[in-house]
Amino acid sequence: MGCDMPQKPIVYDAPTPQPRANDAETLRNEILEKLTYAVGKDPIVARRTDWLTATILTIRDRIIDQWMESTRDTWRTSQKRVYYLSLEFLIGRLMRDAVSNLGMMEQVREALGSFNVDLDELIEREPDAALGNGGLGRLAACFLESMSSIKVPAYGYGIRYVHGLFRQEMSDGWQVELPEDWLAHGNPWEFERRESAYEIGFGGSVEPVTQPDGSVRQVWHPAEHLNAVAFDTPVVGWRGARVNTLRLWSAQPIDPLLLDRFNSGDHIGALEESAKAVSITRVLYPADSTPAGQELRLRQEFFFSSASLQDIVRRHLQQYGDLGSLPDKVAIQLNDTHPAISIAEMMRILMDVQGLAWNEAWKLTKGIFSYTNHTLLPEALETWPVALLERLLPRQMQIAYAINAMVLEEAREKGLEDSRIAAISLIDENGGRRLRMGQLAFVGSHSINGVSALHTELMKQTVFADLHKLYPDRINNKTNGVTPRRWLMQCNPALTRLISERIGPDFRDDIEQLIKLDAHAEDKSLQDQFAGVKRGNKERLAALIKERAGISVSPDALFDIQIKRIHEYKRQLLNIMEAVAQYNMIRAHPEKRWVPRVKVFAGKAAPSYWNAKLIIKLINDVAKVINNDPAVRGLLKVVFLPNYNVSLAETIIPAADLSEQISTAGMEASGTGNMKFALNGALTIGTMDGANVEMRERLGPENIVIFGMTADEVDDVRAQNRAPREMIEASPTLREVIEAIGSGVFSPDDRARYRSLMDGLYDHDWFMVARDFDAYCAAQRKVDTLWSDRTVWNAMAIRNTARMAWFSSDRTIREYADDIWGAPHI
Ligand code: T68
Repeated sequence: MGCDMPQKPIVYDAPTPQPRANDAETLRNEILEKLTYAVGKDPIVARRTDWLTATILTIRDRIIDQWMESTRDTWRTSQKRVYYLSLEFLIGRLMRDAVSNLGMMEQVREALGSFNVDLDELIEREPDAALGNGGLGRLAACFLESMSSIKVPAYGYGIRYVHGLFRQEMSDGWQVELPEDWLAHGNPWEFERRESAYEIGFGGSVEPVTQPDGSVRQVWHPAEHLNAVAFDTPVVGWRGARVNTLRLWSAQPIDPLLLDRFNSGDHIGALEESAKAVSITRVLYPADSTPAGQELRLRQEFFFSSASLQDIVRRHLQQYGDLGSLPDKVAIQLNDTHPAISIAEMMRILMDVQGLAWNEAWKLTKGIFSYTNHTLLPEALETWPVALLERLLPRQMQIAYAINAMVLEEAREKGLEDSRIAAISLIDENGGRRLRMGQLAFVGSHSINGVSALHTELMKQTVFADLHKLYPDRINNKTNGVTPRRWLMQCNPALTRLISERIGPDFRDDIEQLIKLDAHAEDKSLQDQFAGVKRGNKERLAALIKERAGISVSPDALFDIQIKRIHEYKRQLLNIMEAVAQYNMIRAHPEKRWVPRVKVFAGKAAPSYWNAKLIIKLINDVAKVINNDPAVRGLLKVVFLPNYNVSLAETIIPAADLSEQISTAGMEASGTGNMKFALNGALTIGTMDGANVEMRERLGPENIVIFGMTADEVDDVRAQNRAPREMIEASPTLREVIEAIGSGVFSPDDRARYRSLMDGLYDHDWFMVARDFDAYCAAQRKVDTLWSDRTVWNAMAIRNTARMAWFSSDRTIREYADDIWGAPHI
């Protein structure tokens, strides 16, 4: 059906409303007006959520002028647009981000204050938009903010899940999942665009149809149809530089009610089609490292890919009228393989709908697409059964076959031997035929990037070794980054003020200037102030820990923090085992001067990931024993904070002394939490993995604590396939820890609970927990020593903040824009 195009040609100098003033008085009046006329509430009875809505609507008005201006500018100047396709956008709260980027914080505070409403309380009331699982989704959100801040004309495309990532509660130390409901009070940020709706099909058959000119086109007749309806959220950049659009698709039935069936008395059946359609965008899949594998997930992937591509082609044709210029005006970035079916769908649109020939369509497709890989874990690489694809997406599967044939032919021509050819095939023939989405994304893109230097090298050596040989220019690295607006200025205002006092405020516009702080690292007065800021943040976190976990902790202790998804390769197990070792030591040697520590954990486990859930339970079991043992005298506390999300991270990170980045080397593609902590002046204890490697280079090896096996060593050990028993026997500390946990010291109610978890360490120790244990303990004792001389520690902490500017997502996006997209930016 397509969308409702504007009736008249675009008028670039169209009328605009008067710009709004930003003083507190004006804001006050407008908030009151919104509360009254948009929310329909009398201030006397208005609740906090009503004030929140009224405030957001007031702020949104200020964003809209700039939004329209940004859009017009892109039309006027014919600039290239970037489309970031991602099944996840882990945005968190938007209000503080928007108010802060617009520089209106104090005025809004004053305006609300005049009604006796506290801005901070409203900020806390905004629900997190948790439309993502972890790093991949949060990266997409940081990228959106950076693209607006450095003026890249860009759209984010994704799904408007009704339920984001589940809420995590604890029941007797076990994770329990509850549905998340971020839209319960409506979403004042978004605009529903009923006119931007596209038809999406599934199933059916493909029929060759002879055209009037004698040519033959394939026509797909889907058996099922539904609509994709756009919801737009404006994304405002730093100082309102530019406002881009996050366009999220919602699935809606074409016929909301099958009247025939209703009239014949089948009241439930009348709603069947409607229920089936809306189920596609109802809930986010909660697995962060294994493909969901279900048909509904494939439907989600195709649904949002097809809607986005139809929208992109429609916009391009509307502006330029021809398809040949697509690669000059359009860049589409695939965030992992989740939107990889786009390659086949774009080919279908170009050939079957627009009538291009194969070669032309293929050239355009490769010119437009690029793909980011976020993991090398073999179990995480997406594949779909060919049989399922043939049933659900018959035309796209035909195209995938044709692409495959073409690529294999090319490989043969280039002299690749037969054994290697199987490795690059899009079809995996082992155990049921499956389409490998990574290979599809690779061959259909002109750029394939990893997310840290190490990860990119490993991509070349492992998953994409053969395709890399065939296309040696395609793989490139784009080390991840984080937005310093949210992850320094907004979450740590006290530190931002301190930096500003010392080096001036310009670093807020040019983050590279943070390096000026480096020269002051040895300055005693700055060190004291820096520690004072940290102390304030720790007091706030201590209060939160008391409130949410019921545990009292001292802000004088070293706050040692690991927050991220719970996964065996991230090795929360290694961390909690070290806590047990420390516990044993404190009891064995009460006379020694122990460094008081608080170990904080937070993170969600995929609901079907048993070992991850067991590790959460173990952390809680260990916490119960250690926190209540009088022999420990409060020298060690263990805390698991439930329901980790973006907002919680914003409170925890500024309060960290020590950041745990301890994944098995070679397994964490990059990490981005590591960057947020260091930027806020925490020291890192970490392995030579992901972006830790580059952090070490930029911070200097003396300002980070690195331990453990390298990726090559992990590889060698795995190849040898030797059980670690001997090594465990040789380490009395480790043996004692395994013995205690395995025998039920921390689980007296079920002594066998952790037996198999501990046995796994003896049997294979795939994640090198046992093998890295002694090195990790030694590194922790080094941390104790550093902490004992606070002058040394504080200088290191300051240097961490000073040297982290390179890890800004502005830098990352500039690299994408220059090397991959050919898109404008400042
Ligand atoms: C993460 N990946 C990487 N995946 O683990 C992390 N996967 O090292 C990296 O810093 C980050 O991406 C950004 O590049 C993920 O977060 C997922 O969340 C995911 C979700 C669904 C399916 C597979």
